[in-house]
Amino acid sequence: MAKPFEDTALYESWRDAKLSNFSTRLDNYLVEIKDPLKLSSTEFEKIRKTCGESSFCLIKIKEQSDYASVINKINSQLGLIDYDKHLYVKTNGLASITVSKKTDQSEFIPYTDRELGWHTDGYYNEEENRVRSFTLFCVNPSLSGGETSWVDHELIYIKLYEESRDIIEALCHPKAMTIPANIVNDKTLRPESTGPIFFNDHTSNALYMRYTQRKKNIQFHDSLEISQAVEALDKLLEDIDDIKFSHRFNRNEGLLTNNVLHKRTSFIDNPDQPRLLLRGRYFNRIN
Ligand SMILES: O=C(O)CCC(=O)C(=O)O
Ligand SMILES: [Fe+2]
Repeated sequence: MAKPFEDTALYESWRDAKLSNFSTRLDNYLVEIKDPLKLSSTEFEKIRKTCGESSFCLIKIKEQSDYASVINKINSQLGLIDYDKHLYVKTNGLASITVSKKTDQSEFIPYTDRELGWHTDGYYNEEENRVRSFTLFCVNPSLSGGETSWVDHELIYIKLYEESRDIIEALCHPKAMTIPANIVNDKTLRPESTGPIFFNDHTSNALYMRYTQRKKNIQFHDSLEISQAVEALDKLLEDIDDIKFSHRFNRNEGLLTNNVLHKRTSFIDNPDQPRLLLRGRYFNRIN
């Protein structure tokens, strides 16, 4: 996989544009959608521009009766059609992120009420199934907790690049991070995945990050440079109040992203109306 920005001048102009587009005010990234079944050209352009420049935008819609179908419709208008057919995804491409009582599903943290650390979606996927965007939409919030934080992974790259080129070099190593295969009863549900943490995704010609802060079952390439670089990345992620956003989604709010780095806090459910987010993971970007 190709390294990002072989050309320093190209990197510098990309960096300067990114930094000049950045705003700490979440409102600047918000698009209120009047009719989700037919995005206006202003809404459509603002979503595309904001996601193109900043890797995410926030949406707000009005009360609906069938959320899955409406979200699916918004996403398909943005070209988000080819979705990742992983476990637990339903026919229209959306997964219900809610606490699951099924034992196999509840082994996966998204389907519990537990904290979920920094990650990009599909970090274990093969190239054919690379997740380039994901959408999260809140149908029911939790009673308390369940706050989502996210940060444009491109800004993380910039921070690390400005700190040390050696860190970037190590994180771009072709074998930097391996996720072992998921094998159940001798059946391979997902093959082993080895690759860099940052690379240039040639299909979209955009910087891509595959990462999870969860160290269980993750192997980093056995070199001092890589372990130090991963340490530097984790340390940086503890101290990014200047570039990260945190928000506890209300009903009818959602996030559209070019697979930014994100996490969520643990939560307590209202037993009568458990937290429910609809999540889509797609193979193309929003831009
Ligand atoms: O529950 C959330 O807020 C986020 C879930 C998530 O990141 C995931 O399922 O990949
Ligand atoms: Fe996620």
